[in-house]
Amino acid sequence: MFDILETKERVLADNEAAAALTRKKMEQFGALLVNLMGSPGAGKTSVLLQLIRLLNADYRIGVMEADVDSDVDAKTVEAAGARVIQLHTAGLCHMDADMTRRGLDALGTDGLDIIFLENIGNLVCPAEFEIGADLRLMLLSVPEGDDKPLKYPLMFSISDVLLFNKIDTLPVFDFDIGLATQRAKALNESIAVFPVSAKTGEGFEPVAALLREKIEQRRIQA
Ligand SMILES: Nc1nc2c(ncn2[C@@H]2O[C@H](COP(=O)(O)OP(=O)(O)OP(=O)(O)O)[C@@H](O)[C@H]2O)c(=O)[nH]1
Ligand SMILES: [Mg+2]
Repeated sequence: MFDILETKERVLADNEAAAALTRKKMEQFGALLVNLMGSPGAGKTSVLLQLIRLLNADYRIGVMEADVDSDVDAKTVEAAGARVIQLHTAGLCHMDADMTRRGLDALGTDGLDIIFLENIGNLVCPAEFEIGADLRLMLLSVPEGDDKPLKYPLMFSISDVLLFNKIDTLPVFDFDIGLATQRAKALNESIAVFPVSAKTGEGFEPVAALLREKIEQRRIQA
């Protein structure tokens, strides 16, 4: 007979331990960590630019740009006024808690109020790996279709906030916001849903207000 080692369970347990360290560190520093997830091209970088525009005057913002191998998004976000670090995953389809912890060390959390991790673009792997974030913010863009909660349920189950992005394109797609909301809420009753357009800026005020509230709460705790 031979032993069977459940390696995935071990990997996830190690990951959870690293995530717990990051949570503690964020509490100590009084900064908020947001895990931004979504498909390739859903608009993660564009959404970041809108949020930086609304929060930059009052808060110091850090961004960790995770990419398989490029620095296009990091350049764009740095130009918008955030402190940025580029993280290369060399082919990996997600960021894990240890990679995030090292990214935070390299970025330098001192003086920052809110730090976004733009995760690798897909709706599968990033959902499996907790990074120690205070808020999991996912995007579903209109051209992707309103059936995605049915196809990628874990991502919708673990997210705190769901942005339906690219609502300016609603006239040319058959995306049903009511149905998509219903499908997401069936998986996760407490998920907060906001329709937005990162192209026009529509819908971002309430999202920024939610982040302001969370940043202020974290400051009081620290
Ligand atoms: N019409 C429209 N286009 C958008 C919107 N948001 C983003 N885009 C466009 O969609 C494309 C992808 O946007 P990005 O912000 O680069 O998307 P991303 O999720 O960061 O992409 P990756 O980092 O490559 O995974 C760009 O051409 C954007 O201009 C939107 O609300 N409406
Ligand atoms: Mg991007």
